[in-house]
Amino acid sequence: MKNIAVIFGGKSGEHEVSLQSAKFIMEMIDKEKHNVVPVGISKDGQWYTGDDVREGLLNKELRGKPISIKLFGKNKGFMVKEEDSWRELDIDLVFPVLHGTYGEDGTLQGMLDLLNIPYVGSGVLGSSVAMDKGMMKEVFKSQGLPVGPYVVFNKYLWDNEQENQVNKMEELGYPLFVKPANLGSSVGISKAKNREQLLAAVEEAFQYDLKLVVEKGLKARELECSVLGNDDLFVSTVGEIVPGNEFYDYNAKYIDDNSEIIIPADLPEGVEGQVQELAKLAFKGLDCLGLSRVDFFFDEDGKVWINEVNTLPGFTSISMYPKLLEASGVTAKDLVKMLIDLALNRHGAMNKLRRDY
Ligand code: G1L
Repeated sequence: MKNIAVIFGGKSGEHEVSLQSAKFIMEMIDKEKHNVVPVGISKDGQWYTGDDVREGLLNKELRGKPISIKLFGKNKGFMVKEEDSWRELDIDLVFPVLHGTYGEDGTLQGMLDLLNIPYVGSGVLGSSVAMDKGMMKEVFKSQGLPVGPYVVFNKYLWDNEQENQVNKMEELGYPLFVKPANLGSSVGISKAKNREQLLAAVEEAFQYDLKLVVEKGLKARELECSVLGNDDLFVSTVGEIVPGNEFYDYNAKYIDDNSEIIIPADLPEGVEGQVQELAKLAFKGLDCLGLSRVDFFFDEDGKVWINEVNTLPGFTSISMYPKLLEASGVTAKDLVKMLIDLALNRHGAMNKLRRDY
């Protein structure tokens, strides 16, 4: 019997998506074999545990018992407050179900490493590189993977040599997509069709991050592929997203479901295999572990481009990641079981390494 903490909620704009994904994951964990410990983080960053924590967060109320982390000393780990005193909360494995900053970007993963607690998904390195769209593209490029044309710059460069940056962007050719480098969701992203829109888009995106990525808008179909594994990778069939809005924005992605999912995507001979091979290379190239959803563009000339890797993709019953695997013969229950095994195996192998020299 393992105590499995599912950590959800958090400060991000995607608090609600996290609550939905956590619900699905908790339902899929085998209760005969494991004890589920829900850990909810409120929008103001407080941690709570208890059976009604999720419901509390849904209703914007704080329920349950406060949690604290003891990072050093003999009984380092999770602590829970009961009747005014703190006791250890025994956690054997964590499912991080948090979006973006402090959940998906390697920071929570680093804390769990310090605590020596196994967790599902990528470690510090894979999570942080995949969270930074600029760094992710640089890595793909250096590995010879097909990434579309882009420009990366920070606020300092913008403030000091704006003209130079505008020229570089315009060399890519309109339409351009302007994105904060670091936000997982599509918040702060806009499309620019001319210089006036470009300047506004850059100002908008700098509200959310000090580093931006500007991409040439490709006329292309959007394909996605699920990857599962640590070393031996299982890749799913390929799915397509047909966006409801002009571009796949925050609302289209998660809220109004105008966008349509097609599984398997109807593709010319050979393209699915190409996407699957690239999905594996991208996963390995970023040092991902456990799971990732890899997103692609398929352009009018029949070329496949890697768009990005999501180390913690949407995970509800209608989400692309579990649906693609299900279409490939892996049920959600099996998937959750496999993710637990992958996390424990990886943790075991890491703990056997020599740290003396
Ligand atoms: F179950 C996993 F694999 F651990 C897992 C955890 C979290 C899969 C997917 C997610 N997804 C999320 O946390 C998110 C949809 C809230 C966005 Cl990052």
